[in-house]
Amino acid sequence: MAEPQGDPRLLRFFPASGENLRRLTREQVRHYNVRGYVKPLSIYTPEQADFNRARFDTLLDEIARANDGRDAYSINGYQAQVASIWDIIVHPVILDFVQDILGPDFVAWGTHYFCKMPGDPRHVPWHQDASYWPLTPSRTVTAWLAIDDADADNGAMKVIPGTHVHGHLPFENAKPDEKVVLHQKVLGVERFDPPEYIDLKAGQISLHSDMLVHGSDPNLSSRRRCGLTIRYAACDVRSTAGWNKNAIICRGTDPSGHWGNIPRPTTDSSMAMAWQKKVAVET
Ligand SMILES: O=C(O)CCC(=O)C(=O)O
Repeated sequence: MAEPQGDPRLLRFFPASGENLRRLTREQVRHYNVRGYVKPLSIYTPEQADFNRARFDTLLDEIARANDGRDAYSINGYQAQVASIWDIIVHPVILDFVQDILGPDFVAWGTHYFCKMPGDPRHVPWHQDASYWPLTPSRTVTAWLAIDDADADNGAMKVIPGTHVHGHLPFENAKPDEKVVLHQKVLGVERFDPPEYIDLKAGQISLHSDMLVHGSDPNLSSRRRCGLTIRYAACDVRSTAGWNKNAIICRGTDPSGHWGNIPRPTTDSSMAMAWQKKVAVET
């Protein structure tokens, strides 16, 4: 069993202040502070959601054609290469919602499409995001943007409300033969409230704390379930392992200069990423 003790990171929940609210209601902030998440928040019209899906479909096609071992979960950290991901990150309505949680100064340091194809047998075990990340303190909030409609049938994300206030929880690692997407499994979740599904329509987001226990079931349906996770952190968060480089300063300032501020990419192709990797290996 992994032991959280002796961890140099400060891992605990930092509540939203509820001051100077731009878009969340007081009740939504209270819900976030007490339950650890808030949903659904509408961002894109159905037509705009179709556009987001078309962009993702193209990326996925390119990856499939590259035939280099990448799969539907591999589009991770492409914000410096793919303009349409960069554009989603800086959407002003998403940023307003995030500002209501994190305050006026924050960055986006990561993105990851979690795409469960129809019939995908892999589940995401119960985990706390902050447990994985070389970041301190734990002040990252994830916006989970539905690219496809997500519900219990096609493996929507599910959360255990209220678990974000219990600190870094003990976990074990999944066994090699288990069909999982991430490997950490928080232990003893039965003692908490029952899980809730984060059902969303395409174009809506949820926000969850990096300390909230969450996961998702296999997708046993015939419908794809894709979501883009965007990781936003307060500017006073520090990365201990270079995770600060690929960031975008979304609101306010970072006087310390800790965080990078990548420009909008000029291409929208995942091939650029594959090509850059190849060049890096060859030089
Ligand atoms: O999309 C999922 O199924 C899981 C997402 C997740 O674990 C995360 O956002 O950290």
